[in-house]
Amino acid sequence: MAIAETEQSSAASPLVTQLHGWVTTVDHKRIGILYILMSLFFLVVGGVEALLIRLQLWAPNNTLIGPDTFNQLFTMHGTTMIFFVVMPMLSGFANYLVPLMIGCRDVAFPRLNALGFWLALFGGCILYTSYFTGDALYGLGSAPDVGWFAYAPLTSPAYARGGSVDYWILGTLVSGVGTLTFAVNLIATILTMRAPGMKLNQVPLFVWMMLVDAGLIIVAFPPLTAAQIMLLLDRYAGAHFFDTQAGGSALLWQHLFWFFGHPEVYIMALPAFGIISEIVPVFSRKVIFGYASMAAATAAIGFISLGVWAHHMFTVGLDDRLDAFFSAASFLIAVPTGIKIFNWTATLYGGRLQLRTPMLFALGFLGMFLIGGLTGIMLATVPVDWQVSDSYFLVAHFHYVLFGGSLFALMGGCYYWFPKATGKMLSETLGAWHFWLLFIGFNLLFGPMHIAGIMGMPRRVYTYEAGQGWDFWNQLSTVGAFIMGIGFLIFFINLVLSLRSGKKAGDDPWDAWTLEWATSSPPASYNFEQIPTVRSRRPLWDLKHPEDPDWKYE
Ligand code: HEM
Ligand SMILES: [Cu+2]
Repeated sequence: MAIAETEQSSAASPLVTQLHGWVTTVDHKRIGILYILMSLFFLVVGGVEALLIRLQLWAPNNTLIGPDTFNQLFTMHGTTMIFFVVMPMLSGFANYLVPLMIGCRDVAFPRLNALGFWLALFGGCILYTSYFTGDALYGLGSAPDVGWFAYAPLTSPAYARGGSVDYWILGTLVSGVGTLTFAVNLIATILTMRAPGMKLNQVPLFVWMMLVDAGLIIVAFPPLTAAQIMLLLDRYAGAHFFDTQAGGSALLWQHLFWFFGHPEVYIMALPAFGIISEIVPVFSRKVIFGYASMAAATAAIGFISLGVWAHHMFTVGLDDRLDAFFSAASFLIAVPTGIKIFNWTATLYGGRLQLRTPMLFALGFLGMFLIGGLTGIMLATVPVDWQVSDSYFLVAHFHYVLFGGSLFALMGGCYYWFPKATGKMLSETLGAWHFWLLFIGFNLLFGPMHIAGIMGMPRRVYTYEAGQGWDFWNQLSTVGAFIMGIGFLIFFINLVLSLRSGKKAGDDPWDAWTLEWATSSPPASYNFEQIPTVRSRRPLWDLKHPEDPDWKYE
């Protein structure tokens, strides 16, 4: 608000002043909201793409969508969901919450923060411009059609003439640079700007997990950026990095891409873990079980995730000993992940559970992430991977992790922190409808993909012959997709209705314990009038219960 207020003297209309305020803002909260709005916008776009894919796969020999369009749709869908839905949403949450949670007034570099957001949005715009101007082989308006992993040499000039691949490269490259600035900023903020008295082992677990997350981003994104620049050099400067005819290597792209691509899964999952670690204790009315082991497990996951990338390459013919190494390293991740699931369950155990909407999403997350994790262990087993690699089994697996894991938790976070950001409560009734439609639709959509995959249905096929036993499972999936679509529709209706006429939230509607709830809802632009002093992990509990404060025990 500060900017809008200081510029009231200008002659512009209130709407223009408002807009100007948002576009020029360097307030971490507004930037956080901008990120989340961007993410919701692309969620609709990527969701519509997914629905089109599912409509095409409804029946055998379907001709609703041509093969070229289909290739573009799954490429745009995957790229959009990962780079322009989940990534901006987690940046949005981190931006909004971290300074509030550690009790400071803004991030370390507010202007860099704004730059990061605009780069992310600009990247999305570049990607989608391809629909209007790409001049690939088949003429006007062709989006990239090379998958979200853009395997070279299929993306080299010999196989991908025209501009569409360039839109993929530049769009993800620009947004990736924005992500890097976000990560640098976040690390500086967490390490240097905590409220007086707040030790690193007292920050909320969400902050811990975002710290590891930002560390992962700094290690994982530059190799992707490098690969993208090498690909551009191949395409435009006569380089031959990925050109096997001239001594280049096709595997090089895969190593570089998956050295980014695997940690990226954890970059998307850790913020989700962080959100769950905030929601579960509050709605169980208990202290989180095993804070220290939670933080340590996060660091371990971050570290191990950097050493498992080649489990995406079991079928490209690496040395058997390498396969064995990457298989074992992948199994290892189950240990710290298991610790987390144990700790969340132990927090639930014996708690006074309050099944409000954020908690529903948290419980949904636990179940589905567990399924995704278990099929992940199956896939890390080399012979199993050889059987189901590039089948719908894999599509089922990664959607259980990315959607059931990441996006479910982020949705729970929306319900949990919406009252803080807007001062209004979301409707619990609509929230419950959203959750159950999503939960049922999700399992109907992605569950059968396991079966279709085991029955041999390859991924990225635009249609299939009848009589292979796949029809029924595909129809279940498509029905599930539309049920989920209705769920999201209800979510958007809920957002609009609550903004207009939602119940007033008050500062601390959930009776929570972390610092963001100590501010007003929505918080003033400077966050805290007086920077709080912190003595324990639950500063608000200490305030509310002076007779039995946490700091006596920690
Ligand atoms: C957080 C949400 C989601 C993420 C991160 C995500 C991610 C991805 C990725 C990375 C791909 C692979 C694209 C490629 O091969 O290049 C993909 C494919 C696909 N997704 Fe999603 N997705 C999400 C939500 C959805 C939803 C809501 C649906 C269905 C309504 C869906 C259905 C599909 C289908 C059918 C494919 C094509 C599989 C294939 O032919 O290989 N996804 N998704
Ligand atoms: Cu992986």
